[in-house]
Amino acid sequence: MQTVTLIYPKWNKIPEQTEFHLPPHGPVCVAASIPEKYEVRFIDENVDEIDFSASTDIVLLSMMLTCQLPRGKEIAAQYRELGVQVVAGGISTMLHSKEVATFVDSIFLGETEDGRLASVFSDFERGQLQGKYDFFHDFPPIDSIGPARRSILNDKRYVYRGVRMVDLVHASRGCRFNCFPCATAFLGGQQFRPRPMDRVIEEIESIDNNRLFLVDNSLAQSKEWVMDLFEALIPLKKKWISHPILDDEEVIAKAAKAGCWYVYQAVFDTSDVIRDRVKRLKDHGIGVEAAVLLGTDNQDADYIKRLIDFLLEIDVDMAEFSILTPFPHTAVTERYEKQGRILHRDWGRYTTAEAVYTPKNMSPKKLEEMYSYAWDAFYKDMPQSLRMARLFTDLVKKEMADGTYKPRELEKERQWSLQ
Ligand code: B12
Ligand code: SF4
Repeated sequence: MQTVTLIYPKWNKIPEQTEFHLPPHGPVCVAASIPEKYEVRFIDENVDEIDFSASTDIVLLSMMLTCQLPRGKEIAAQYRELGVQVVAGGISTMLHSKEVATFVDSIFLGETEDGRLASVFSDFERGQLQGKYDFFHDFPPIDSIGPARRSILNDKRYVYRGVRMVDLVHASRGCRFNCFPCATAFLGGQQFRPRPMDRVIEEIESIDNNRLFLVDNSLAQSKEWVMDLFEALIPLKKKWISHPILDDEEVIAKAAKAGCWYVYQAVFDTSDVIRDRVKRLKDHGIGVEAAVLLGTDNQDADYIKRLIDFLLEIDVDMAEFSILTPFPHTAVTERYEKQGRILHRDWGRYTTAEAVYTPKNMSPKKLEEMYSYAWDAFYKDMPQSLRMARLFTDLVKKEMADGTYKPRELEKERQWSLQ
């Protein structure tokens, strides 16, 4: 049997953030498209080391973030020196296609389903691997997207302080919006592509984990669709995290009934719109993790201070601060490029923990100071670990209330975390 080594390269984590690792989602979806006759060895380099001496017939590199590129390049060089061909794909391969093409044998642009990846393997088997497989915006039919192949994951690695991490799943692809710092419009052509509901529910039901992360770009794209999704989720009694949900009383109430545990909510200003949105979520027992972008053109140091006070005042459960980063193929990058504000393209430093451009109302150094200030000030009275523990306590209470809490499972997880 031939072996495929699928690798998710390591990147520099945000130092301020409590270190935890989520099971990568792109690779498990790719693995589902690899022909069954291959043995698949998966390495998430954030939690495991690559054994370059283990024999392999081909390497697939899956890169989601820009800051994974430098390590991806090193890995590719090492395998190619050993005479192994390397195919790269994933979001950052699409965002940096020209550059990635210079260091791998083949780049794959697009999604792998409906025979797209299988065609790469048949070329490989004939010794005729192409330099480029261009399926960009040639999306596979949405009903060809089956369940992800989570069996490739080493579950023991995705445990945080004795608690098993969430499993990731998506009910739709694409996003119809086009927010200025986001590359999703470029990647998905502003098309919202919901998967057939029965297949989504079937997949979610089959996941042996009561805690999930619905990684859909946004659950605010269609009221009718999210209402249907949440209705279908109710009987499964899963508990889940998600990106923002449509800010509508009926939708939020249904989300809570469907097991919504907490949401990432972008907080971009100190307006009543945000205050009311957070209150609505919390009133329904849904936790809020504020995703806060620092360094936009309307912000100066005082504004950032006010923003932190505001977050504490509206009592969000957690906050994740990021420095605005001009990733390729975003509206903000186009503007900053024209204005000559981009400082460098050292991709390993595009982690969102560094200012890689010149902000409008501060120096890059001042913005970095304010970024540290934001983390320190928000978590001063209650540290991240405690806030996280509080969110987990809420989760366990919800699970106990509907009988889905599994103390035995927890014991097993604790043992894993000690290994
Ligand atoms: C889910 C998600 C996350 C999850 C990650 C979960 C995980 N571990 O996988 C979370 C919420 C943790 C996350 C975090 C971040 N994210 Co994010 N995230 C996404 C999101 C919404 C979807 C990605 C996804 O899973 N899609 C579904 C899968 C199935 O699709 P896929 O990965 O594209 O895979 C398909 C193809 O690409 C292809 N493929 C993939 N790999 C390979 C490999 C080969 C060889 C082949 C042939 C094909 C192939 O096949 C797959 C199946 O068809 C994207 C936006 C988007 N629309 O893509 C942003 C996105 C990737 N995130 C982004 C960012 C910026 C971040 C953060 C830095 C934000 C922050 N400051 O906190 C953090 C970084 C993490 C950290 N803190 O260290 C940016 C990346 C920008 C960049 N150039 O780096 C994106 C593009 C959104 C944006 N703002 O533009 N993110
Ligand atoms: S930030 Fe979210 S809502 Fe906006 S375009 Fe990106 S994925 Fe869509």
